[in-house]
Amino acid sequence: MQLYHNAISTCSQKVRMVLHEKALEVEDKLIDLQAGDQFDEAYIALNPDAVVPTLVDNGNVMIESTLINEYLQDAYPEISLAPQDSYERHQMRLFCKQIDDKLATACGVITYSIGLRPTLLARPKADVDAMIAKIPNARKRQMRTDVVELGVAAGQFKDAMLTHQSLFDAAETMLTARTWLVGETFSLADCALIPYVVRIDHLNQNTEINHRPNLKRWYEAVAARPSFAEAVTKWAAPAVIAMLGSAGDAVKDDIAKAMQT
Ligand SMILES: N[C@@H](CCC(=O)N[C@@H](CS)C(=O)NCC(=O)O)C(=O)O
Repeated sequence: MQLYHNAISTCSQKVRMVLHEKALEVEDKLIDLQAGDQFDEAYIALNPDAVVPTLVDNGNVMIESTLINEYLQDAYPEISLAPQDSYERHQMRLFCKQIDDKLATACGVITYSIGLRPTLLARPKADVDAMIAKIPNARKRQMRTDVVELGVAAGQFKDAMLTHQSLFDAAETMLTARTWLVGETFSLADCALIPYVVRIDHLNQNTEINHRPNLKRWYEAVAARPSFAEAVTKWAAPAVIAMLGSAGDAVKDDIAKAMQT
């Protein structure tokens, strides 16, 4: 198997969690999103959306992180990451869908407006504009332009933070009387949410986690799993995490202001 992925991308972390939980080995094909590797012709041929991850297994090319994880569960069921019960499976898939439909885009807004903006502003504007112009989806292109220009003052920022809060609230409720999000065992739902909690942590917005005791306990439990060390920690270069954290600290007052408007 070959995995085209990026060190700190949330969707890549999600698939790496499942691969490591299932003790599956892959050949790493690293895509540097800030250098624009995702727009190379050869990569677009695999993933026309110009995003990571992409999995190739037995010559079959697969995109969309949630569907890749479903494939891994189907193709390699020996270590299962899905509940036995059909209703619980529905709940797991529903939560993964909500993460895809809502949180994934919101996380892009937050990550770029807080964490990656300072680095992008330090680069020649023409280079950054040229890279944004290659994004195939027009709405995403506009969003990227806005958050690079305006940061947390961009119109999309408050909604993106509210989306995180509402999904984190849902998780807090789901974790009321249980260790993992769905059913009795660690599942694809836990693998799907963890990268977004990690991102909020890396951006030093930890109050969003600490205010929710069940989520905090769950985060500590996931972080203690060997798969987390392999799928998340190993790829989180200290310099990059320090950069994200200091960018988060620098805009704390601006974030408070944006949330009050
Ligand atoms: N729905 C896709 C979304 C993938 C996605 O947006 N990936 C981000 C990283 S988490 C990406 O590659 N972004 C490219 C860019 O920012 O230009 C999936 O779940 O695989």
